[in-house]
Amino acid sequence: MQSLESDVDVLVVGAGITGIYQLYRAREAGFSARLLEAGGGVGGTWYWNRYPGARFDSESYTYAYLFSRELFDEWEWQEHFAEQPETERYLNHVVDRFDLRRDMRFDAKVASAVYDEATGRWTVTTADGAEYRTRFFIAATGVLSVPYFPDVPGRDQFAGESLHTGLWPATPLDFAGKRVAVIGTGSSGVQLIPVIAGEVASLTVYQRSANWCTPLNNRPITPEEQAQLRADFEAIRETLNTSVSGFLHPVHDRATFDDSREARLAFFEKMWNSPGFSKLTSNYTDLLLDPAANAEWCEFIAAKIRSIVKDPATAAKLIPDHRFAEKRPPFVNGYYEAYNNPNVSLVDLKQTPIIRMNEHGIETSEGEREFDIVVWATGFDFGTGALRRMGIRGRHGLALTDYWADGPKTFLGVQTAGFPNCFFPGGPHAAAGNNPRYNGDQVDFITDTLVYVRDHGYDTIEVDAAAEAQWTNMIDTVAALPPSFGESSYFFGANIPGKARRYLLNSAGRPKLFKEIARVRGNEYQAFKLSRSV
Ligand code: NA7
Repeated sequence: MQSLESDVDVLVVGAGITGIYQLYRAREAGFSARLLEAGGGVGGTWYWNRYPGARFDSESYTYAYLFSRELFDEWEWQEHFAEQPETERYLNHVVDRFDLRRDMRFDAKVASAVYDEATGRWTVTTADGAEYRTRFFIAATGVLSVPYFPDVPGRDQFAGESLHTGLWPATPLDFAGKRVAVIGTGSSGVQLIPVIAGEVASLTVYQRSANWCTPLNNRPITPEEQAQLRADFEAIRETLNTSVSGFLHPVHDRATFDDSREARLAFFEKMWNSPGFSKLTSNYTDLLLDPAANAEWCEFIAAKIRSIVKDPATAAKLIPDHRFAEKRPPFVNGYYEAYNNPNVSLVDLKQTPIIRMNEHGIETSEGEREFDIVVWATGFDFGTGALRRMGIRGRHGLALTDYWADGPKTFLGVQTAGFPNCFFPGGPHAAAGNNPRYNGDQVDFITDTLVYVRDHGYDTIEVDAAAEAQWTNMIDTVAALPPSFGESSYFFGANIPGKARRYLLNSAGRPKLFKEIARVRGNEYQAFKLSRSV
């Protein structure tokens, strides 16, 4: 076991993009700080999701850190949308460049975190029995960090290799000549499928819901673009720091039916060829507001699917029955084309559901297929999954799991009442869009808050229940309005049986987050209870 001081000012959990930044900021602000990470290395999402084809669908330089001009200048992203290995290398580079590794402990999964009212300290225990005491406990455990396996009868009986995209092994898997099943066609499944399709003996895709997949349109960053990125650093930072969704994409100024059908189709073609999320952020202004507008764009994509996929029956199964952005849209490279490969077949689980698994493979209502490898691309317990599994207990032994039984209650997505000195940047309720941008806003706010607490001689800070109720009600109210993701999406917890159906993002976005943070700063933290005696 690595030896670290066990009594610190700040204990961060999670060495993903948010936790790394939190450790950096806490140390920079003069706190003694440590970080515990369940994985064997740095990266969080980019450590665990190392399946073939895993990559950003936010532009690399908009996802990465912006706090250091030197860091921005010295790291040359190879592609507009970097693949997992490059991102993992980048995050390791950051950790080493800022000498953060000495305060990190890996293979340290937090089993419990308990607040002691007598001392105002948190006691954090890892699965291997190590114990830490900290004044501030900061869980940067991510929203997509607890993989979800559906409860399929016989799942454990399968004798072949069984893998989840979110728990991918570090040793590369040999797909050559194997009979492979992929269950799930969210962002992970549709990234993996085209990469392995040409390699395997057979690939069977088990699809419950089709998704509106559009091209990522990735490409290498040219030397000229590298130079331009550096020249534009301040402008890029300004745009990203003020953009609602945290992207560089310009917002369009026209609504769908402002244009003739011909002009519309030309615009949709331009969208189809545009990078990543710009299909959402730069599309017609009414795309998410007017069902008829949304249907026009969907019809355009459906025609693309029919034109790419040669077998009409397969093409029909690949056309979703929900509106665009009802669920989180994936961005792909060669996904629909993969179905033209004679060794790739699609099973529509709405027509022929999975009945059970056995040692050989998967049985649906249509019959059994045998496999060497089954890949679960079945998603995550989004937003609250990790926080609810860490044994967090606040005042009077209150378990976070119980307090959040009907869904999370937060203020600014950073704190919850009854859990003094506990923060969770990058958790539920912050904003929506390009995650690292608003998670970084939260880290900045939390760090400034800790400095305020320290410099004013306080011992504890705890959000007021009324402020928490107000923020949480705002989340719920705004979530009911367009253009939120729909209630069938994992953003409402819909993918996990028995999970409370509450909105887990913040549709009012970063503007609301910024406004509230400014208000808190302006009125000396009135939304919080600050205490000198513990
Ligand atoms: P997602 O987007 O949650 O996708 C999970 C997929 O697994 C989706 O197609 C689900 O179908 C499917 N699924 C879930 N449960 C089942 C069962 N029981 N049977 C069959 N299929 C099932 O997770 P991803 O990992 O792809 O992406 C997560 C995020 O990572 C993504 O949004 C990006 O931010 C990166 P469903 O749609 O629920 O019918």
